[in-house]
Amino acid sequence: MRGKITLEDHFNLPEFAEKAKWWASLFAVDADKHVREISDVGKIRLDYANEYGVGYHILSYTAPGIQDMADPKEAISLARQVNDYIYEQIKDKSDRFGSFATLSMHDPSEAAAELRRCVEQYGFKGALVNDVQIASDGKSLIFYDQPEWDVFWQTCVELDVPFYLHPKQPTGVVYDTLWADRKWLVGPPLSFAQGVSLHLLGMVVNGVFDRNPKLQVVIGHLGEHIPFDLWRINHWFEDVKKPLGLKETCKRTIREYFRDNIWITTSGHFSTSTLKYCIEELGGADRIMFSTDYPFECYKDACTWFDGLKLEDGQKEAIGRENALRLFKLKDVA
Ligand code: GRE
Ligand code: ZN
Repeated sequence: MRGKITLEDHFNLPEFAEKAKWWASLFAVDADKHVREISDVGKIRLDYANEYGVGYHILSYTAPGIQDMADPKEAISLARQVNDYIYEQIKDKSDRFGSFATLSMHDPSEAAAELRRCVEQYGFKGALVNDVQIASDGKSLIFYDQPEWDVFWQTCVELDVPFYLHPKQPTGVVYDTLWADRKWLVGPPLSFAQGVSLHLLGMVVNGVFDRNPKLQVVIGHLGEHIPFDLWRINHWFEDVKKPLGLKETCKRTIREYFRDNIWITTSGHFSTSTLKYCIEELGGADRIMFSTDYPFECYKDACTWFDGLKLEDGQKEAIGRENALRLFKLKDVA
């Protein structure tokens, strides 16, 4: 399929090649190739796109990125630098590239202000944040599911842009107590999905979507294990947790949040049976969107898998392109 749109495509600043190499040493078999690919937002990426039928990308800064920076001043300063950088790189190729804002999440109002700057001045399409922000004590974790984050969520709604909640690695005491003795499970095998699903379901039970009913949140990797558990989550919310008090903060059912507020992408999860399962479990293909997760995943694998799918009439166009056009209100994109 030509004209696919992909929403989880990461870049790094070329000056951070060393850091990218460290991260790649944990996750990439060929670290040098990974660094070359993640540092490029030009020829390498466009050659892949042209060969494998991707029209438009919404780019995002690499994980763990700003969310691993404990110093709030350094975090916001690098976030601004990243946003300025990527704007300069893509501004003359706006038919092929857009960007998510990179944000420091130390302070809800500051995060909201930088998002506003990026959307209003640069035309960015939303924000992508890597799960929890490490707080200024270097240990605590900031979740965005508490009421003080409502100013940020209200800004997303007011600007009418989605928020992509992307994984990062476990750190500090969480890493030490849970993962240190089973480090091969860190990342895509388990920890990434656990981190994002905890955070997103935290937003659900703490009423973020009830207080901000128009908020749109995207998660990758075919829903970070949540679609598989929808029946069980729904059963326990409705039949046990709500009678016990959850109804105070969480007004709707988990399926209603997935119908009205949550979108999933195929990033890094190129399984036909899982995609078909998600279409069935989510009641259709209306809120599922293609994505690659390049360069952590192979661009070609993502695209050739998708192109070879046999789905029901219209579903491939919806997932590959039309849903993203609708959610991000894209015009004049290849
Ligand atoms: C990512 O998408 O950011 C990512 C990593 C490390 C491994 C896999 C992956 O940062 O998808
Ligand atoms: Zn990713």
